[in-house]
Amino acid sequence: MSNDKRKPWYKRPPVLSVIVAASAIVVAIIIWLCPNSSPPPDFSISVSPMQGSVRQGGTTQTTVSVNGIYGYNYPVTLSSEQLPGLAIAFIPQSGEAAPGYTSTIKINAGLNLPASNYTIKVTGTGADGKEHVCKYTVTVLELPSPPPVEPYMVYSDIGIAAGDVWVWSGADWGLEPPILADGSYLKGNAPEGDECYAVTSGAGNDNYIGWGIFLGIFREHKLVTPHTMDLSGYNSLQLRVKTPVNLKVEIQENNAEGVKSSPCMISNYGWDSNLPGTWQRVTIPKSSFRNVNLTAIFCPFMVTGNGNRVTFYIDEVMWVP
Ligand SMILES: [Ca+2]
Repeated sequence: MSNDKRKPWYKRPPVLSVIVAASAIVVAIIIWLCPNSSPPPDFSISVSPMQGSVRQGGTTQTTVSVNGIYGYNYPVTLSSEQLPGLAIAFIPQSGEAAPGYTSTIKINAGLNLPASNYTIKVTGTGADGKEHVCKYTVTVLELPSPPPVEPYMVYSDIGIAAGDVWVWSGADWGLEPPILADGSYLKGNAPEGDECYAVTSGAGNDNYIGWGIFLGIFREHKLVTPHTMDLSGYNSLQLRVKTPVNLKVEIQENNAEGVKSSPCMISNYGWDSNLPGTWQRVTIPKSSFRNVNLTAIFCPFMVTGNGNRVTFYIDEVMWVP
């Protein structure tokens, strides 16, 4: 006779296993149905939008939301670490987590704050000491340079822009040199002051003459150090012309090897070919000077005319705001 026969029925191994397994399942179901009858009260904090941008000296804002969960009902106070050059204010600074509140964050960027991305850490602190953090990234953008208010005089009786005048002609290709190239010409009936710039090309139908003003330090007309001018804030180039032929106006970026702008023919900008002996005003919008970086202009004006012993006059060349 085996020992099993002497144990009560519920102590026999097969029956015992079934009882243990069934109990485990019942306990698991109870735990699954009631995971935690009393989770700890807490709160959540979030920012929306999470990023934005502002110009130096400007103000932007975002919104923080605070919400109590599991019955959390303490006041929550908002704060942020101090970043030099960024003034941060919360409106309101605190509120009740139940049912929750939103706060506006106003961010003022200092005028001297370097353009960059800055991360603002916003901390919510409950009256019971609980803390949660969210982050806002603000991109600080450089202020555009202030628009110019005065014209930039390139050529007038007062003088020429700081640099040098270069002249080119068909003589560079063996044709007759210019008959005249005078930047202080007195007999042209100048519309501004007494002087104008007068040129006469040499002989030959293929001949031409042009001149331009180039910025920088020169020694005997040789460029030593190029300078550049930011013309992006100006509106247009204005000049006076008296000419029997159409003229090509260009500008050039960077330095003597810099790219030249697309050529602008004065017939497209106010010059009337039927009035070759009359001073006329030409206005070329800056947008017509394509292919060059207007913030770094080495030559703010150059002009070229083609023809056999052609004379033309230029006066009062300026970039106007
Ligand atoms: Ca003049």
